[in-house]
Amino acid sequence: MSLFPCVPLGTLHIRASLDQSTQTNLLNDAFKVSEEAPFSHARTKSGGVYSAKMTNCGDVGWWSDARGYRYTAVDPRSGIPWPRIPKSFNEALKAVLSETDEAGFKPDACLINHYTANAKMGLHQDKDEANFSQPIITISLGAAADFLIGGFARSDKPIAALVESGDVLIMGGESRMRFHGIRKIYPGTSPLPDLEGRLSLTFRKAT
Ligand SMILES: O=C(O)CCC(=O)C(=O)O
Repeated sequence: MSLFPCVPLGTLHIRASLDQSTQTNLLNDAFKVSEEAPFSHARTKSGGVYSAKMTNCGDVGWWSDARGYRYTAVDPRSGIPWPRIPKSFNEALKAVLSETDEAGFKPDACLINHYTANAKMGLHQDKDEANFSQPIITISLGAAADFLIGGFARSDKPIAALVESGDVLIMGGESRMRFHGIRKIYPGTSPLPDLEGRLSLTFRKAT
């Protein structure tokens, strides 16, 4: 018997949601996105560096640099519009969401994070979006990771949900504004031969 921590109300953790061939297609399309908009370490306004590398696709993308964090229609590093969200991303999302309360969700932004061995993401709230009634949906690919789900204050103790390749995590409704982050990844656990670490595809409706 496997025991998993209960995720809070409004959070849905769908395990093994995407089969291996879908995961491979998503990975290949994420790599195609990164040919147009390469992965790099975003910086905070105060000069800190995110340990995960990031890129985006969609009408807008989330970026952070000396000007602070924000959604932009163009990649601030190149001035070129972010690549479109690949068809495979939208199709996988549609299939997963069809049996959930979020079936009508249409993202306009997808942040792609690449975590290598020691990368993590501190607890944070997603609050740069225009409408908090829209969920945040994350597809995990590659190495397993501890996805932290906290409360509505940074100091609230989070629980850790182990997310694995092909899992989907939805933070909507009452969970939309929860603090969340990635405590660690588990190197060497990726079932995808072309991916050593972890990629997350985080879909949002930003505008
Ligand atoms: O990588 C993940 O699964 C979480 C990503 C995240 O929290 C974010 O990009 O805001």
